[in-house]
Amino acid sequence: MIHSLRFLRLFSLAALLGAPFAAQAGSELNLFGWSEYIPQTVIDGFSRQTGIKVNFETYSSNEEMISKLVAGGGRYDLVQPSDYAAEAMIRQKLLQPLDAAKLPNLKNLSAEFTQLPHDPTGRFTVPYMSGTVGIVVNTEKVKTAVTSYRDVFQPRFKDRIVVLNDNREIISWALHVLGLPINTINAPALAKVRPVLAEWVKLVKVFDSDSPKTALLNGDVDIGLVWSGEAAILWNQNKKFHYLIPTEGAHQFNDVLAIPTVAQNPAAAHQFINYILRPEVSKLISAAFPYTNPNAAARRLLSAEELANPASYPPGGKLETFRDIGRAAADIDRLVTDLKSAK
Ligand code: N2P
Repeated sequence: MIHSLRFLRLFSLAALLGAPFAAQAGSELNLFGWSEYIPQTVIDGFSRQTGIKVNFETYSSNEEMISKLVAGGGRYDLVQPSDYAAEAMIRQKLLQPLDAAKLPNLKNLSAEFTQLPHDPTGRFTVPYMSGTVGIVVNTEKVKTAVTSYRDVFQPRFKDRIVVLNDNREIISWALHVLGLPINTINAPALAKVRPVLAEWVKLVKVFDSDSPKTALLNGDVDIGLVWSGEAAILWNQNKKFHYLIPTEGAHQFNDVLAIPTVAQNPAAAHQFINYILRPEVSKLISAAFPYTNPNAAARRLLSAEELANPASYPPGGKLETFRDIGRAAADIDRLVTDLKSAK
């Protein structure tokens, strides 16, 4: 009797502290996420709270994630696709419907990010972070105004340029310059894109989707086209790094969390998603990787300085989003790979 009372007291103390409880011990979560996007401290916090061990693997493009997921047969419990990739995965039945009852913190999200075309009712995906891809300029090195993709890809910047190593992104820049839609990928559009990109690829020094900020920080390059969160980190480090949305146009990416159909531990995956949606956790993610935070409750916790970062929260209206382009994704990959190897 005395024994069980003491146990009860211990249990309630543990619950109070949010300490792990035995029921979850031994449980594991295989998380597959973008590189430079989920802070290790957040993953560790989740493990401390739940007792669930997280095996974390990273990727640097949606296409890499999908091919490893398909090849891995049940290796991943939770993935982090971008909007258009999630849309393709839903179509291919690679994702399972979420159990909203297990995600009470969904209430923290801003409606602006929960009713997007890739998953209009939020049945399969939960917003993680959003952002843009734009121009970063080291204004100590580049003294002329740079406002467009055309301004970036000039022969005078040869070998001074870093760009994302992301074929869908790269193609979209040429489409914007040509005034073509970014979601209509067909043979005539790609035929127009090819000569433009062939010239651009020759000028690029570094292709890097993981940490494009590094080449700019090192001074290896002076200008680039990078994820907005990378640009926001540069701005935080040194105000000489300016970020802007190219005048020809850009898109907003909306990255989400989603549970593969073949996941072995969907219960842990739901717990992780719900943990990420806590305002104080989401705030930590913004501090480490300052993308556009879709969590309204978390945004209220951000500092004025964080909210004023022009890369995290760029001025201007709503941008379009990438959509699932089906089989044309393979044509894009072929074209960009081709041009890079001809470089
Ligand atoms: C983080 C990648 C940003 C997201 N390294 C691309 N959609």
